Amino acid sequence: MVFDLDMIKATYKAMPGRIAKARKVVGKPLTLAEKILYSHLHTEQKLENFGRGKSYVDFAPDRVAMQDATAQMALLQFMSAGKPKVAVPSTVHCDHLITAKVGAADDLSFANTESKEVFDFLSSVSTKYGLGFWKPGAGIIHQVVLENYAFPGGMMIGTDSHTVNAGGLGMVAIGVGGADAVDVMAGMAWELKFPKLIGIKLTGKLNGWTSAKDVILKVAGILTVKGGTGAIVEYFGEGATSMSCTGKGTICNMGAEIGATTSTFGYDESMSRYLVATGRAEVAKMADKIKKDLTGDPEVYANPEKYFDQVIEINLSELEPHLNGPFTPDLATPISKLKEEAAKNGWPTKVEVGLIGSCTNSSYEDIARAASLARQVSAKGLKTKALFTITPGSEQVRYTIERDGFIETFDKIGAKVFANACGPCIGMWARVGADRKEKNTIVHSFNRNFQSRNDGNPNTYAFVGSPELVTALAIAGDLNFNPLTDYLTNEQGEQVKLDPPTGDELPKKGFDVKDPGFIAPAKDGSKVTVKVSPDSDRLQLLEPFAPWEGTDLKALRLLIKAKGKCTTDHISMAGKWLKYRGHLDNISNNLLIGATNFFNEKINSVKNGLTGEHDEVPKVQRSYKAKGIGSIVVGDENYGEGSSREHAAMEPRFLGVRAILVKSFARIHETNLKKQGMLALTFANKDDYNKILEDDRIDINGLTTFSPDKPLTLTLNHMDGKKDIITVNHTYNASQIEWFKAGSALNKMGSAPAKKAAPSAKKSAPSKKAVAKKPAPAKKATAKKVVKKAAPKKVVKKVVKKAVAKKVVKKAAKPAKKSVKKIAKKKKK
Ligand code: MIC
Ligand code: SF4
Repeated sequence: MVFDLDMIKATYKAMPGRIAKARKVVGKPLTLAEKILYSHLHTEQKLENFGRGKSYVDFAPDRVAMQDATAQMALLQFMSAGKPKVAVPSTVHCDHLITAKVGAADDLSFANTESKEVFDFLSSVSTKYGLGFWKPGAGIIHQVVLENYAFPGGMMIGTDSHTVNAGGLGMVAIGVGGADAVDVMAGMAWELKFPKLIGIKLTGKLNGWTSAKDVILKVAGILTVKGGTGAIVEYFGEGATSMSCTGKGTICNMGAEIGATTSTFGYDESMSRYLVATGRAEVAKMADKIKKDLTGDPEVYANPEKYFDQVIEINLSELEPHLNGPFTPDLATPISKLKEEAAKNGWPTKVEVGLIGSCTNSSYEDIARAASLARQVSAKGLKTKALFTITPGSEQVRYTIERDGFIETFDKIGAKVFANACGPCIGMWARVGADRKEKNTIVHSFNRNFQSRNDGNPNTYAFVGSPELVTALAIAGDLNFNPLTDYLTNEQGEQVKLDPPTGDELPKKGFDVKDPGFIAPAKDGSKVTVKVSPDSDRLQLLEPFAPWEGTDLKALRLLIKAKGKCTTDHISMAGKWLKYRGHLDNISNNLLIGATNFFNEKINSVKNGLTGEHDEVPKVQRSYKAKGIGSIVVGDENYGEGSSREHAAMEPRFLGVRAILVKSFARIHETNLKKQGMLALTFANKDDYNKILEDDRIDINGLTTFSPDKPLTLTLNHMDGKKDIITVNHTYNASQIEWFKAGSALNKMGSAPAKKAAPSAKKSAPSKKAVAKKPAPAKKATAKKVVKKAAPKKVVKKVVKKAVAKKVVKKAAKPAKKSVKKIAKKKKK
């Protein structure tokens, strides 16, 4: 079955004409990324030669995907937008809330009980508003999207940073915060700063132990965790076309780890093969017809330096397998140097656990190649030294690899198969003994290895590698083992060598699945009731944030000056906190508990300016909030790196932090802050970071004339009576300043100008008709009407005037009121 075929047809029909027009206006041959971006301009966006890294541009993505941990907040916001249905095809995937403990079946049934309320909420919202719903156990969002929804040349956004996985099938797929998803689902334009372009030319061919994962591990080493910020990475060359489509997906997926907006590959035969294998021959046929438009122009690939902002070349024939880590995904070590590096850095060399799978590395090919190594264990008289686990990316993959005997092979080496879900990758891993906080090493084929991420133990050294290398290291139980050159001693005391991994790209007998776990939305969802209990500790309806008070901000407290790496995992931890992703008040209790305080080098220990005592970050901030005192958070480079979770922006906003001032931001987090009405500021002079003292009272000046490209100033009022005045930059454009003023983008949505409404908003998509019509030019009148109807204009005006947040809530939520049934129960004590 092909989902949303009419939408794909309409996109393909319009693409060649749009690309030709864009080529004329831009006046040069186009990269693939440009072709997709220019053919997805919002109907009200004027076509011009956009400044890469400069122009803010309005786009009309084809679809939206959300996973359970972020969908809760996104859909809570969508509900308050007052729309009857989503305007573009959208899906929800339940994958983050399943703890890996015993094994797939038990873990799944436990999650279905533990998180029943959340799954019920998500499924009823999906049914009501027309979203496709993928049940717990159906698979991990990005794998399910690749198998069912991604299509070459398409554009999508998703509330997860690894949405970029769909670049493996030639899409421009971008990770965003929930508020961005709300814009698109509400039928409005989606704004993005036109990205810069990085070209990566792949020559040669993957062989032996090297796999697609090693390409991105190598790229991460070259570009570092911030090298891709604000850029789309486009891969091309013979090395690209010779690798599998799912391999391309792996490369794009982990592209999130270099901060790239997204990564993509031109349409080729590997993609066509994958489309056919996953039941979408029709899409492949359509793509074949316009294949020139689904890849970069030949002039671009012949002379990449002329067309990309940066070009990197990697020869796959010479590429070594890599292992990246610990604690950061860009610390890349080729396998031949691993022993030396481990000794030099004191990394524990005993490998305790090898974990394969996840959204990025659980394709049929990955599993087949890893299984070819597992098979050698008994054939060569070996015994697997480390524990070994597999998390398949989807039920379709799991069912097929079971049918083809791979699960049985892994069983024989004592492997545990976890549910088709994120599990250990996101800290949903009840790892025995993790609470002892012992120094130990694990190796996995996931994306991220930030401190504490997998098992909550800050002393776990996690390394990222290909599934093949992870399997080999787990068999050897030793980080010093280089499977390319080293021998292992088997049970009989003989020296044996592992043969390089082999495996089919796609299943010979085709994919199969019994119950993929999909639930289609109701034809008419208007009668569906969405329940949110006021007593729930998992879900909480949102109240709009108060608008800006109209003055400069004076005497803010410093909540924390964070030192070094401060990812979204440090700002809003996952693991056990995932369960509060739909409850802003409760999840705010994890605010910045992973960040290191510059002044005492401790985690979760900051000075409370009111008492002089040190306490946990959320507690200190709550005491400021109770007194109505605003505060500021100061951070280092690439602040907010990692996840798309907007909780990392909503929590400080909710608790009364007014500004985040850092040396530099990760893209998604900066946008999330803006959307939630926060001030996201950067030091004009990075050394000014050193001027911020623990007891400073800080003023933010210039807000009454807040305008694009005009820096603000901060007065640092030090304890000793001295002052420092420093300049801070921002990247707000005019409409983003309006979000700040209104208190959030969602507040502003109510008073958004009619031009922002996409034509598709007028239909209750994803009805076929509405979707197919999307690319047609907007009929202004209709668009206007829609917005008028949906936008609680009066309400927002009132808010700004009176600044009474409570009142706003009531009114703003009105359109959804009927459907949101509050279950009144006695308040728990
Ligand atoms: C991740 O890999 O860190 C996550 C969990 O998938 C996040 C999303 C989240 O925090 O919910 C992401 O990558 O965006
Ligand atoms: Fe899930 Fe990990 Fe993939 Fe994020 S990176 S979507 S947590 S499997």
